[in-house]
Amino acid sequence: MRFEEELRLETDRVNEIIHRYLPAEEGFQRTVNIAMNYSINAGGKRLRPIIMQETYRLFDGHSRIVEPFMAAMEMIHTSSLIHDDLPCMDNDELRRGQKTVWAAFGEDMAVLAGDALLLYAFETAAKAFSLHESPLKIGKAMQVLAEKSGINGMVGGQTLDVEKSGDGLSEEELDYIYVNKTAELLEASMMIGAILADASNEDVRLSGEIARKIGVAFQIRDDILDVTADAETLGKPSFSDEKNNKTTFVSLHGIEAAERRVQELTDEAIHLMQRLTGENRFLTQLFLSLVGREK
Ligand code: GRG
Repeated sequence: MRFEEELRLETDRVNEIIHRYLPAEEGFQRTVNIAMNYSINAGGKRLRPIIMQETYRLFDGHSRIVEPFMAAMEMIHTSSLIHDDLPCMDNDELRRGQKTVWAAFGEDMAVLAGDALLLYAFETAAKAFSLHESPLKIGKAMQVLAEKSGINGMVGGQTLDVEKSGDGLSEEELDYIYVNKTAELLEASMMIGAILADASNEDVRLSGEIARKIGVAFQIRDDILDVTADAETLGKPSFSDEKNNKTTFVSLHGIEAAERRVQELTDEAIHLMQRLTGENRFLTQLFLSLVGREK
């Protein structure tokens, strides 16, 4: 089967898993449930849960324990997109090809939907405890999920990004933002897949290192697309970085250097994959496909 076809099938399967864990749209508070589902059901590439599942398979995992974590990861990612689009952040009105949550439901409901998805993610991940596997590894996976989303991960990266908006950034600050704001969730995805499959500590560490490189490359590619692709293809506005006075790898070094860096980081990650105790051809192809992604 061609890679593109395999990816399409895998995305469909991941969507099925995510949908199984979404909240019912009922109760006095149902507006927030509807807003949560609106943002998740709009789609998206599902990259993080796919990477988690493929890493789990790479280490020979073969139970359903990874599924609540895949859904949880997509919920955390989506919650961050909802908050990132708010008027007090990027002030964007288009995401995943539809109106952003604040534009469709109001700012108050978007804050609540982001909060709710973030917490529902942990409620969802905790469902793994009912699957009769080691509670220790489930606890470890939840710890990684929390740490990499919070002040020492995504929220930390976003903090510096927001605070420094309009100012120049040093290379060190830019790297901190890319690693934390973007790469940490990819890192968590691979590490959780490895932990749940009982990989060795060294394999878990190496998985994190690989995903960090892929994550930074992913963010640089995102910067390139922001200035080269149109809003219809992206499903979100282009030139958003310029509008928000953001310093990016592209604004500092130009598009050609950015493309070279994406390729270098990907090559390094693919090279490191050979040191893992296990192989996954699809995952390698997925990483390679991200170098030239167009949305
Ligand atoms: C609510 C936990 C929480 C955090 C809020 C707003 C914020 C803190 C963080 C923003 C982080 C952010 C949006 C980083 C950018 C990462 C990025 C490149 C996102 C785009 O990911 P894709 O391309 O999107 O995978 P799809 O739509 O395909 O899922």
